[in-house]
Amino acid sequence: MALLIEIKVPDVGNVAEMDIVDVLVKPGDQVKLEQTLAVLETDKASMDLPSSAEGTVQELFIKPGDKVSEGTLIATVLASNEELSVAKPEEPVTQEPPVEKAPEPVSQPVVAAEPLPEILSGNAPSHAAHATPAVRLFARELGVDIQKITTGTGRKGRILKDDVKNFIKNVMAEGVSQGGSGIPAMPSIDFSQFGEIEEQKLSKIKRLTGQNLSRVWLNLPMVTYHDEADITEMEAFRVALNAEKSKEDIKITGLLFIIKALVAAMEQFPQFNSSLSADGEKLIFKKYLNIGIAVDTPNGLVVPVLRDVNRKGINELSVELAEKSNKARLGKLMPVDMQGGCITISSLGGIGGTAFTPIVNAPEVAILGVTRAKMQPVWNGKEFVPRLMLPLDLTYDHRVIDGAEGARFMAAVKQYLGDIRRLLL
Ligand code: CAO
Repeated sequence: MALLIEIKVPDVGNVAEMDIVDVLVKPGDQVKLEQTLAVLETDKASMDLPSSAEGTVQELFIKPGDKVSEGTLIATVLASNEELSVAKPEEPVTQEPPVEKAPEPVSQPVVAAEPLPEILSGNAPSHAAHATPAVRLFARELGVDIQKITTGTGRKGRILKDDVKNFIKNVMAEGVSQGGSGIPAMPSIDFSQFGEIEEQKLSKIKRLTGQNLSRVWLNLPMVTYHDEADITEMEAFRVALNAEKSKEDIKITGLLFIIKALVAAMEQFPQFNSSLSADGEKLIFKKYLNIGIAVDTPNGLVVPVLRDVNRKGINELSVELAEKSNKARLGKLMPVDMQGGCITISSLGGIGGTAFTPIVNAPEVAILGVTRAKMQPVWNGKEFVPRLMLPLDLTYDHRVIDGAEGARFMAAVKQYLGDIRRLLL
């Protein structure tokens, strides 16, 4: 015999009002157990409203745009007793028609049944998940879309708490084996609903850089250490050098001294000139000293590499840096120009800034960030004196570099910059 089931808005927890954003069925439709009847929206989440019975939709009481709250009648579904008992064996509120008083039912008995909301994540569910309210709540609390759990180990395929836990374990394991974190994808948002927009395709460089940065961000435990180097004397020397040059000559910028100081510190601390093997078992030390320089171009960030920097002087390096950064801006760098770097420098000093946290250009183990040098009052033990201070930010892969090593390395870089005569030693 058939039963008429009322589908009502359940208690979704302290939400006074919800909007009906979509109604997916109409009267006369055959619906399956857990099939989504409508989509509700609160100010925090969207939820599917699944059917708690299999049968035919008799009547619909809502339309898109309606405001509903707990207990609002959504629809009535005509279902058979048999289907009901399969569908909701745990459902406590079931009224059987009085058999002896109604041999020929003239009106259908009404069974009140509350469907459960389902948080949407990603694509529409491909199957109807079968789980108790407690398990659904458990899954929701952990951010699991229960529709994505395809195997329930409970009676008649019902999803149990253990199935939710196993699902999470599998997703995590998959994430790790893929080198990712298994984090859910970002939602796709239609921004045109908030105002006028315009779409622009990312350049290939930006897309690839983005992928690489995300991979590094997710794989490397990174720490950034900030310090300042006193470059007062270095700057005076740089200005004097440039004064000797003709207008056509390439100017010496502070970056060239930073490159030399960095290389000298890498020779002193070889772990900064290493890479971790992909399996994380070995440290590979490099006997060459190549420095990558992050260059800002209209198409995105590229990192040309200056080779064997320890064997080159400031003048030679200034020509090479000018050549490579020009090539970079014209999009003419070859892949070989960007390979083989040992550490990268990201200098924003020409633009400004006081500090930032650059991301390591893995498989390198560190990156040096530079922002704008500023004249500051520095206490020399007797008085405050004006000194040109250069902010430096060293981000390192903490699997390879300890905090103390990072600090010592930076102290060495500072020392070289503070007294560039030491670069000759
Ligand atoms: N403090 C104060 N002034 C600085 C400075 C600093 N730290 N660094 C550079 N300057 C000055 C230079 O002396 C130069 O001054 P003048 O115009 O008076 O000669 C001016 O700023 C411009 O310098 P520059 O940027 O052209 O030259 P550079 O050698 O310092 O840098 C390059 C070269 C290629 C690194 C730079 O042009 C560039 O592209 N920087 C952006 C890098 C970037 O986008 N990094 C972000 C990576 S995100 O992780």
